[in-house]
Amino acid sequence: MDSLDTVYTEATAGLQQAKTVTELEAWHRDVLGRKGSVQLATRTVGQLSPEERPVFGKRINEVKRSLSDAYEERLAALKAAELRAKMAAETLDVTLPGRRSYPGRVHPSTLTLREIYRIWGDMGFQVYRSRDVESDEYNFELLNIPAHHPARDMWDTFHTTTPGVLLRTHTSPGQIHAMHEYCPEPIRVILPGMCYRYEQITARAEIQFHQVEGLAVGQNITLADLKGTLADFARRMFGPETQMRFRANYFPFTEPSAELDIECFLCGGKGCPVCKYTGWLEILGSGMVHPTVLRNGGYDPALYSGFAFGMGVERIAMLKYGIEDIRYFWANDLRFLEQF
Ligand code: FA5
Repeated sequence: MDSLDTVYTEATAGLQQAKTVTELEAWHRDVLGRKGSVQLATRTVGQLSPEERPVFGKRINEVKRSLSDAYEERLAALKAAELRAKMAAETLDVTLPGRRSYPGRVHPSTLTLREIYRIWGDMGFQVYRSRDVESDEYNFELLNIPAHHPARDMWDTFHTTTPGVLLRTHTSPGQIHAMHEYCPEPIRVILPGMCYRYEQITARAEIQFHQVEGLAVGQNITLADLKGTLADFARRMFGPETQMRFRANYFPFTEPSAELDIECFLCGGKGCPVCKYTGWLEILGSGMVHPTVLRNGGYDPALYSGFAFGMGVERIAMLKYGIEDIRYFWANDLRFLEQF
């Protein structure tokens, strides 16, 4: 009985010394566990007389209950104290204003592309998607640029390690894909997409940029249709007062060929570094589809004719929004992107 009282006294003192939940749980294991001090004390029952045993049993139960109750009480107090300390350490000020979320914006190239789709859509052209990775055959040969032809120098090309597979240098190979799909029906499509050129990067030239190709094939399509349609596009895109000029040029896949220039937005035609001091910015190449290309697409050039063009989307965006350097488009600078 004496040893049980000693166990009880020590256990009660130990309980007060437990300062954390972990320490208290260790106390519980050492005192009330299967091999704890209270359990060990019960073994002394064998040394007692039969009269003393029920008294001892009753006392054991009282000790167990009392220590268990004290444990529960202390556990609740320690948990509450730990929670209070945690809350004090991790103060949450619910009156602070929330963090602003920044919704994404449409990139200026996408904005311009959508405007281009809308205008050509209004004029009866539908979007035709073509691939970024092309074959030499479609990017050059079927467009009347054989392997030996010096015109290949016009497009500095990113070749892949697979012979004959390259990143398209222009959207023109899509013309052949569209002709193969539509022949012998008439065609009015635009073909948007990214083009890649192994070029010197400057204020007006990037190594990757968007183009929108256009292709119209049918009967009795003339150069007047090409000129009128492109002039209409330029006026719809830049406004009715837009100054533009057609300049004769050479492309192997069109004959005759012309480029369309728009008056430089930056200098108003006076001449500056962006327009290379010409007062004009070239936005597209165009021409009447070459008979060889029509034939490669499956159309008989004696019956069909057509026009095609390829416009630089970032160049158009530069003119429209007064952007003086094409490098801003892929620089990922929020100060630039947030303006759109
Ligand atoms: C072509 O790529 C021809 N395929 C266009 C064409 C299509 C002609 C159909 C006739 C018929 P060019 O290399 O000039 O042509 O490029 C067309 C337009 O893409 C240019 O007027 C310019 O606006 C844009 N462009 C060309 N190179 C770059 C570059 N490095 N960075 C940004 N824009 C460019």
